[in-house]
Amino acid sequence: MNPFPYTLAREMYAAAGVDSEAALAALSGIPLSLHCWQGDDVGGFERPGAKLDGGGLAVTGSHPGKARNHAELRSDLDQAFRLIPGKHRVNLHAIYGEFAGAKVERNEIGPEHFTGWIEWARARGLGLDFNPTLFSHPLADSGFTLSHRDPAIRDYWIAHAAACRRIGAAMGRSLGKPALTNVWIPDGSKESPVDRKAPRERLAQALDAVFRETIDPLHNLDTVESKLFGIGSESYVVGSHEFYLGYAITRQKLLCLDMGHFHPTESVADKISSVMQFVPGILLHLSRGVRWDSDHVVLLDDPTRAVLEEVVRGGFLARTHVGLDYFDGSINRVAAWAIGARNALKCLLAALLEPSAELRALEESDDFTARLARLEEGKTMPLGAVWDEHCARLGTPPDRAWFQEVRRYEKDVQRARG
Ligand code: RNT
Ligand code: ZN
Repeated sequence: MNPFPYTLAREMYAAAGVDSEAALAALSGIPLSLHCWQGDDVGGFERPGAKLDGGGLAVTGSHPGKARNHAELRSDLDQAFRLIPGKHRVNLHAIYGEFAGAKVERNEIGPEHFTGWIEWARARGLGLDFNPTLFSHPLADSGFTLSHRDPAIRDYWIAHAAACRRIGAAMGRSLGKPALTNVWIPDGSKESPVDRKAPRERLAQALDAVFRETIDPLHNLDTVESKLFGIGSESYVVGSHEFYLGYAITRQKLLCLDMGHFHPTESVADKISSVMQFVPGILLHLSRGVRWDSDHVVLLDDPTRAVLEEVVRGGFLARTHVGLDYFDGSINRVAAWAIGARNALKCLLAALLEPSAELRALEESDDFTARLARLEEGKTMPLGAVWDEHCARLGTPPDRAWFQEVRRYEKDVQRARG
């Protein structure tokens, strides 16, 4: 690649007091957790042809070539990682275990169902993260799981989530970096309940039971994820933001902030410096809400930029885990991963390329005029040239070149799936 654009960009950033080499070095050290479920529309492999069912989630679109089994999903992830610069992680759901055609109840899954994934990840130097699956199951059909009024149903899901923490720990122990095991439940109702309190009391108790077993944080870290509403849970969600904020603070769990799980006028970016005062860390589910849906491909847009700016500006990188969470079946699924991941990394790079010392000095001297002027000028600095250099150094195709790899893979591999 022609090094000239980067040489010029480096000089422009240097003139603005920014060390682009330091930014590139920092970016190389930040892993993204790529959500496996974009590859098959959240179907999972509990049985052949399994499909997302309920939980307030929906995937639309019928682009050809979705992964139908472990081999295809891993092949697609390998292809996506060829298009994403850096060393990253894969985020698995319980329904992606290898059950060898047997019916394994979710409360009986164990690390033995994930050894294939662990070996696959180890061979590639990838980390793994994990999630219990509390949807697409007859015992979740009522819309309630960990907060269900029937103790037998609660106990089933408690056993499932507790088993998932042990699986997360096995992943973390084998791969030498902790897995994050993230609990999200769909519980809620279409209409306003009379009793909003009892399900929340039951959820708090059920979570305490899930987390009762002590697990070394070097192997597994627990995170909890809130939501404002889902399809069929428009009026009440048991695990709301206030619920999990309180839970995470009192139990010192990590808090997952999914960008699609808040009111559209709320700023997720603004929450970070608040919650970081009180929780040990956060997991970001980078996503994009569009009207009723919360799961569109991540863009290089203002909300994503603002969230990652806050992480960088606040010095929170070491306590922040960056994951992606969206599902789009209307476009090539490998491209959906690559577009979202490349955008997330570009937003991080933009934040790392900020003239932070100068901006802070202006703010501290109350020079808000110059602060605004400098922030606006930053938007047209040559971010793309630095990004292309990052891709080139890490052996990944730069912008404009990566897409032909998607075309080739779709033609040679995905279209052949029938
Ligand atoms: C759902 C949550 C959750 C899921 C995954 C599949 O609203 O965002 O993170 O997307 O568990
Ligand atoms: Zn999420």
